[in-house]
Amino acid sequence: MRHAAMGGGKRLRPLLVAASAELLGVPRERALRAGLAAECIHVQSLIHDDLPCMDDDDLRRGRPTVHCAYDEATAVLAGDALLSLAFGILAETDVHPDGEVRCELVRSLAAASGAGGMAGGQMMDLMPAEQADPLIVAKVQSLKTGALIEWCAEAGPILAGADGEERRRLKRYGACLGLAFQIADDLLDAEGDEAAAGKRLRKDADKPSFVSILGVEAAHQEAERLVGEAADCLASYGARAGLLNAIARFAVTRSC
Ligand code: GRG
Repeated sequence: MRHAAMGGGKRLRPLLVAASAELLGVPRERALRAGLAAECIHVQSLIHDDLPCMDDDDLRRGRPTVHCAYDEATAVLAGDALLSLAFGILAETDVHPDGEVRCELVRSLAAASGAGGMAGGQMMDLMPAEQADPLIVAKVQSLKTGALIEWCAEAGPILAGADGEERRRLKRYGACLGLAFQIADDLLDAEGDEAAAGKRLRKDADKPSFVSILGVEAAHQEAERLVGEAADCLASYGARAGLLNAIARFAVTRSC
């Protein structure tokens, strides 16, 4: 668990929780705990995604993947334990004194990570023959990658006990960011540098993605369009949304 969680990584998801929480005046300590839960889920998904039965990768965050450094059983169990840890963290009173808020964090993260979120998206991703068009690619990527990013953006309003409109705004921002982030990931796979990325690249050329369907140039344009749409969702916050807008920009300009 430490090998995967402590060895590098951009910590984008905890940063996103911290930024959406800060926008709504949530104490930083609570946001960091919710962000930690998101990172545990993310790391679990990376460990399992790298397994031979899935993407079969030997390098992650510049180091051997867990099943290569240890063995497959250890990798499966490390992922399982991180998943349990995430929900355990959210159930602790340090996250929020109100049990209803904690319960909503747990419920929504379960939805984002389960069959209607990451796990379902990954299942669809393993069946590429069924994803010939951009709408299906967008759906798969929104679930596999976007659902957790969306949850991170929504965690601020949940922690703040914000109203439905505010929650919808941040969730929509997260959905645009999540899709833009995955397009950038596919562009990185096509154009990036392995040493900087810390993982094997050019493995997904045959897989349906915005890059393989639309081409590199149109995929860049679509990622840019989504960053603009993400910013539009936050227009009413003015300059206070500066960090969230900077995160969206970073998502599509990153080199790792
Ligand atoms: C969570 C219940 C549950 C199941 C997970 C294996 C799986 C099911 C889903 C795979 C999801 C996955 C790995 C999507 C790819 C997302 C992605 C682009 C990851 C890279 O994220 P970065 O660049 O990585 O933020 P770092 O290393 O910087 O944290």
